[in-house]
Amino acid sequence: MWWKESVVYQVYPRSFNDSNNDGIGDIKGIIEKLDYLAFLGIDVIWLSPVYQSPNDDNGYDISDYQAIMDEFGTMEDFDQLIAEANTREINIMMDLVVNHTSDEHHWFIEAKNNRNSPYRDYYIWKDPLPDGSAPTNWGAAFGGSTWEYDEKSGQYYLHLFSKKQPDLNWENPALRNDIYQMMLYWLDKGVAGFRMDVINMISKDPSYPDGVEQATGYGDGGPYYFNGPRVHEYLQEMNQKVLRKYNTITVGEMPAVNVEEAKLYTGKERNELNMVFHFDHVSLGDGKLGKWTPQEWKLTELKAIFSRWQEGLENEGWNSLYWSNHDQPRAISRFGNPSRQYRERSGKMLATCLHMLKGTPYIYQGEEIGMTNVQFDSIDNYRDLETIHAYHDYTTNGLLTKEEMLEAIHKRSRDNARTPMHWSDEPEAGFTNGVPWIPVNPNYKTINVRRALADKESIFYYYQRLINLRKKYSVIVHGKYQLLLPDDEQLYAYTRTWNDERLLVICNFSDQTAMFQLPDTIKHQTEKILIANMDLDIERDLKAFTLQPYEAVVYILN
Ligand code: TEU
Ligand code: CA
Repeated sequence: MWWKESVVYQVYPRSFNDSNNDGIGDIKGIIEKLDYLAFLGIDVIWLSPVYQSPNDDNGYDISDYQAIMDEFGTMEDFDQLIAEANTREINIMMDLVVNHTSDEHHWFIEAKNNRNSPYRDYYIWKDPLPDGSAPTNWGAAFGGSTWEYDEKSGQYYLHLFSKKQPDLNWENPALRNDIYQMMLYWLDKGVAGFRMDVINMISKDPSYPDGVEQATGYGDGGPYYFNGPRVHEYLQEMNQKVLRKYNTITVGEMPAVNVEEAKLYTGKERNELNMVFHFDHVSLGDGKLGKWTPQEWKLTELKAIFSRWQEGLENEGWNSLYWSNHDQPRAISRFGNPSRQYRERSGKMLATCLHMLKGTPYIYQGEEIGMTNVQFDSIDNYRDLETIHAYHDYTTNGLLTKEEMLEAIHKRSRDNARTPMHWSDEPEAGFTNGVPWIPVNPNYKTINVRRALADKESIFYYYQRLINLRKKYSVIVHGKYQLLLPDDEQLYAYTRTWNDERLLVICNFSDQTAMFQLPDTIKHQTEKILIANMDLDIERDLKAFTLQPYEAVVYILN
């Protein structure tokens, strides 16, 4: 269960480090930065997809599962990455995207060309309804219908994401077997496990009913493909045929998963996955058009979400912990405060709050230096297909104005996380000497790795300390979670208890001072600060004291 003690760092290769100045991050670029990651102290790198891909969705549309994307390098580079990472005691976790392939994968090309090909049934084809329309009213994640008509065969194929990402038919045993063989290929190479893309969407309700109509005019097919009828059977089979043969780390990315389902996916005796990524906290404030109509949210809601997961999986499964990833805005912009005054302090506060929870923490590249959202003033600077499609769809059908849409993009676009990593204050943030595939965030001059490494008080060193503490204190890994002050709208306070070790974590999520009062139920004799994001040098009475804006402090209680 080494994965319970690990800290994972997500690399989005396209935006991490460009070694040959073509403007695109690559595998050699990652190798150049392994010493940096080892210094931070992380145990595992989750690598977003590096497989051959036409990049309709930046590698989440795979055309060859056993080849490396030309822009990222060669298989030799990849083998070297594993070897060099392993010398630094870092494991590599691959992204496994098997709900769909690219429409340029040879399986799909053959399926499309020949109705009698064995690959036809690797995908989901349906006849049109009698009036010629699509088999269901479902809307796709990146706009339009989930069904694309194929003239040649007179059938539609299903794509829950873009039309260049046809869904695989997991009902077909030969397809499943091909996927398992491919996974074995990577495990034999020495990768340590998989982050499984939308893995709770692989089993569809075979009756394909219409969904409830949404503001977009399309139906919500979610109930018919999230956590579908055979998904647990497939994951148990995958475990049996692949995962159990290795000492792997696995995390399933699962939109629309709840705690009860997660117990089934991660339960000790169930032999499916180690962890899931749920979307509850990152969906806070979603409005009528989801993230494109962002609303205010409350700390009490965030606490209720984390507490439900912490308590729900206690002894029954295992949590993954994250604020951000390549699909989400930057953590500080979303949950903290990116202003000059509070960026660093709120970044450390968020890190404290997350890393002291029970579960395996994930750090998204740049989070450790406190990178923030980007505000491009023109849609032309955005590259993400989801952002671009939503902008065009919602502004043409009159659901949002261009100004409203751009404002929402500034808050929630996936490209917030995808601008290049800031290595230094040199041009293009030291990411490339060429022209980056997406513009850099102009604030790289003040927020960058070089500067963070030169400042002992930086967010970087704070993350390094949090990671080191995890190695020293079992209570951080195993302690039982208990929420304090559930109704407080400023403070997130909780305890972690493991044998005779006990932690008290207090985080101020607001830009105002906040009064903490220790509940009578918490008895202790002495306290000692384990880590804090402010150096206040004052005596405090734990029974009641005032926290500064965005202050975070962790006590060991005895
Ligand atoms: O994401 C799946 C998912 O449901 C979302 O987070 C998605 O990005 C959503 O549109 C956000 O609003 C995974 C990958 O992480 C994402 O990058 C891919 O685009 C997607 O699957 C398809 O492979
Ligand atoms: Ca490159």
